[in-house]
Amino acid sequence: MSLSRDARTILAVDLDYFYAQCEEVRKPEIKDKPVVICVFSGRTEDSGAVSTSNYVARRLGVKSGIPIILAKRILSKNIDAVFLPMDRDYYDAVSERIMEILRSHSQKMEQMSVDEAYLDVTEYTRGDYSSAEKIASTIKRRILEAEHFTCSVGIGPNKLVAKMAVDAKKPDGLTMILPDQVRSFLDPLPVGKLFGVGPKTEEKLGAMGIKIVKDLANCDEARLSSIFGKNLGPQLKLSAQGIDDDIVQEREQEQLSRIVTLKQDARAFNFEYELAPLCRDISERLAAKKLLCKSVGIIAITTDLKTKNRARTLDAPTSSEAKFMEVGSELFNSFFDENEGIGVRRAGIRVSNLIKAADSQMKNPTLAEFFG
Ligand code: DGT
Ligand code: CA
Repeated sequence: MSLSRDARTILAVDLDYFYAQCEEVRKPEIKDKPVVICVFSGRTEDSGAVSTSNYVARRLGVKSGIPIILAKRILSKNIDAVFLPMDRDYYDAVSERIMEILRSHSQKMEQMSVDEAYLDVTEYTRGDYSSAEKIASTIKRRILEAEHFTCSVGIGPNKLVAKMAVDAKKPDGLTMILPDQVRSFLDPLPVGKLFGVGPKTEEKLGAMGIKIVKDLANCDEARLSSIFGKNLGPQLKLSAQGIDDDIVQEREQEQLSRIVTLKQDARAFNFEYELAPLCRDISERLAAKKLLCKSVGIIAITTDLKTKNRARTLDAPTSSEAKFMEVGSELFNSFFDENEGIGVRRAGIRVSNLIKAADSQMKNPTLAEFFG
């Protein structure tokens, strides 16, 4: 049976208050307190911005992007508030494990960011939305059991509607929009809530008297094109009608990295001891994804918190731990030689220029495969 495009079933999965929930999972005692994840700029003690916060802090007014100083002021009466620095490596590791769980539910997956992905489950549901709901519930349960993590899921006939659905109820939401509910779901929403409409477009639409999605869906296309151009104009109208043909497509991963905080700031360090686990981990992750890399690099975060990178292109693509150790050690040695007097606080390995490994390079064929 072939299915037309509008008979697709797409899931949008969004991990709730991602960085802050990662912290709650490893420190369960902070769960009911306001939790604020900070990007400290390092200039003065509290300079920098809030990356994200848990819902306890959000209800009190602490949102992504506000200055840390302002967040501290808002929470000055909440003596239990917890302010934590961002720990991207830990969040990346959590993200990767959860993305693997998602991947086991559909061959067609597109990871959008560290905490968002689309899954096309059409081949399992064949247009039956009750089975899509079951898949979504199973995904939510498995992520909760395996990682103690909540997420929100939106279900719809395309990526646009699934994305709008997931945003409709967070945290721990599950929102399903059937194909014949798309228009009634979108119509009353303020136009600024429509995926792809930023503040500037919203303002221009407002000036045209277009306030809600229904106004936009019914607006004359030529009028939209005259203001927004012949690409964006018609695109806006299609979005407002809930039409989106964009397919769910796995993006090629471009790089992979691991970083470690050294026991003490170093001018040189024991590569075997400090770098080997990173190289092993990267090698295993490449193998799991059937990838090879063409470049290996190092990341050095210096004592004064500057990030320095070096990279080298390899003669042949590899996923070899030994190769990563060899090139990583050489790059760090030359980094230390060229940067006299500079200490390193955190050290990392990054591989890039990733390519798909031919299966033959990843495993030895069995006799049956060989002769088959
Ligand atoms: P949600 O999905 O509304 O429950 O909350 P989040 O925190 O997951 O928000 P989302 O999905 O927009 O962003 C995912 C992560 O990206 C978030 O946990 C932290 C990071 N992030 C979001 N906005 C900012 C920002 O303005 N600055 C920085 N540094 N990081 C951000
Ligand atoms: Ca999120």
